[in-house]
Amino acid sequence: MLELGEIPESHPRRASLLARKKLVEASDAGLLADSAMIAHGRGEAFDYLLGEMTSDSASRAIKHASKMLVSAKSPVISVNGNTVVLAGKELIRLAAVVGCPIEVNLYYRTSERVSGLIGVLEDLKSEVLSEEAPEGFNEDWFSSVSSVEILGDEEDGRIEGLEGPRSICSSNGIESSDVILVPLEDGDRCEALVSLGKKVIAIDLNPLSRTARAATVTIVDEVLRASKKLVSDALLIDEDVHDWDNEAALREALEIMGSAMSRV
Ligand code: PTJ
Repeated sequence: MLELGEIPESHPRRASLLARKKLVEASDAGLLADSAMIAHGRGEAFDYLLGEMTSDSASRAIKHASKMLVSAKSPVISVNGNTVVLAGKELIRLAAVVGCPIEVNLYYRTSERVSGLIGVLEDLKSEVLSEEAPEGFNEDWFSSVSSVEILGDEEDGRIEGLEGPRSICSSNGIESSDVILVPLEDGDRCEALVSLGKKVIAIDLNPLSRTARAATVTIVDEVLRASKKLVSDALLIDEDVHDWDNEAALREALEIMGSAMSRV
């Protein structure tokens, strides 16, 4: 496996190689689902077609989503294995800015993976504590980061409409939330959360997935890029949240991908 220092800064596939390296290491540590790499590979293929950059349409979705999060009563960020590994640190920063908990909630739930991923997030939280606050954040960064709760092992809540281990959640997290950010989500859970009246923000590189189509706002972008931009947008001066046409945003993403294919 390549060491970090062996990948030159200028390498055109540096970000992709680093992401893969992190996933392989996390998989070896038993933190990921068996199919995590398959999910990642599918995402990479879509990202290629997006030119590995945040489109204007995704930027608008991120702006809208960040306003939804900051104006929510009980926002929560739900994370799975891939998300913790790829964007855990950035999502802790987002949780500190928004003032919300992060909940480890897995598709392939095992208590070992839940506690392992909570441990990773706690370590990342300690790192974020000693880092600088994002530009424009005017409150006490240390206390905002300290108060980010990492939930997931309480198992005292349920997502109605789902069965078995996938229905398990935290009562202070997903169960009581009104707005929920769910990167790399599965379609069933997204649909169940929407039918419970929650506003669901999905981050999914596949604009055709059931999740992308069921979510209230879908950010068709790579999870780390989108998370960084969510942090900066959540700090912009409040504007009203206007109506959102998610179908139009998904069509725009597909058009970008379609035009990438027709250039070949
Ligand atoms: O950790 P667990 O047990 O919760 O399992 C997590 C995975 C991702 C394995 C599980 O939820 C799964 O199998 O997901 P799917 O059904 O493969 O869906 C994952 C979606 O995320 C796909 O539509 C991918 O295109 C998309 N995706 C993959 N990598 C990224 C991504 N979207 C944004 N950024 C990525 N890096």
